[in-house]
Amino acid sequence: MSTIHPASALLRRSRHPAILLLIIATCLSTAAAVRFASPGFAPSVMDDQGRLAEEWGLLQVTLSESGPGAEPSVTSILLDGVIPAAQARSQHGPLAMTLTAFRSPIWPAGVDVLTAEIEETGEAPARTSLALRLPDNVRVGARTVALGARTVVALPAGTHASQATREWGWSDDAVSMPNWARPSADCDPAFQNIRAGMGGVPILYGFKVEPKSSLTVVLGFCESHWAQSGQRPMLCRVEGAPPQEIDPIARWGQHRPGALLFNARDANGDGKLDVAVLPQLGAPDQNPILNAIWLFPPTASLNLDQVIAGRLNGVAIRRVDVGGKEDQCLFAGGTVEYSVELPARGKAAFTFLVACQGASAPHPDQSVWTLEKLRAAAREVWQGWRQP
Ligand SMILES: [Ca+2]
Ligand SMILES: [Ca+2]
Repeated sequence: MSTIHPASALLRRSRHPAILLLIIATCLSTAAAVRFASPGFAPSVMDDQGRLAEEWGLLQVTLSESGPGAEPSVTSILLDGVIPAAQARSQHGPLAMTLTAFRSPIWPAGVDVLTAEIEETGEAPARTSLALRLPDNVRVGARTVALGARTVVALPAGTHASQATREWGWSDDAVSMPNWARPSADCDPAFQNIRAGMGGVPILYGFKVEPKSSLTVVLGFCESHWAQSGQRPMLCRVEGAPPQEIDPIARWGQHRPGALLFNARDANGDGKLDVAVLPQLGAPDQNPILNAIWLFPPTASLNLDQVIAGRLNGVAIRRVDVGGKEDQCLFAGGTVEYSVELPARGKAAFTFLVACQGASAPHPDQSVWTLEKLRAAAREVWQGWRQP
């Protein structure tokens, strides 16, 4: 029982007919958008397009054969006669797709369970592709989809998912902080915006390069919080170059823009150059910062004062205003695809566990939940809530 949220027991004791009617009315609304929840928890919404509108973003399931007439019809239903759920039905040629979403009350704040069922209705074998469309800034792993440090979707077991990458971008759990730094010297405006690895997470960037190629990397720093040295010492790792330690206050002083040069190389030959800034072990301030990155053709010498001033931007292969408006995630949007083959009258089903408000999705490797158990937990809570 420890995995069922404690509010359900509380609600059982404080049940009131008016509140019960209100909740049932809310959950069974006949509006185009359908809300669903567990008793006492903030609801999630399936909109009139059949998309889950979570507080972290929109999640949509589509079929590659989506054509005219694929507009879903969205209704509220009761699963097992008691669990409020949202259902979207659509027809894609001979394929019928049914999306069903309900909240399962697992500890601590529940999870939204979205099942996509596809059925062949045309008496002939069919092949299609199921696409899960997510916000652009998500990171798709083998079993999960993450947004920063939060797992927002647990993917179905036994499936293969993939995601494209951009030419360059961050791939970390750090945060962008525009106008954090106040450089006191004439410098490239890229120094004003930073990314910070709150809680000690590393700042990570990747750049597509010719496999095994060499280039010169310059990292720009400007510390505008600390005035004394020793507070935020950091370790910079640029692929193919010796790591460098930096304490920006000790080296340059508060608000003073500074730069480090690295003779970098795609050492592992994977066609990607990795850049990382981490806190030094035992640093009083564990949050690393980074203000700017430049990539130049390989060169023996580079006037760093000129780089800092922005006067060599024209000859740079790339200039990144870290934390600025043009900064971007390395991963290119969140479409995850699954190929589906069905015999005549055959069915296939995919279950996604989706983070609801205030919660993460459980990691598939660290949880014992199955669709049946999640539905049984929801059934138990709603039966207890509705029947004295
Ligand atoms: Ca590499
Ligand atoms: Ca910047």
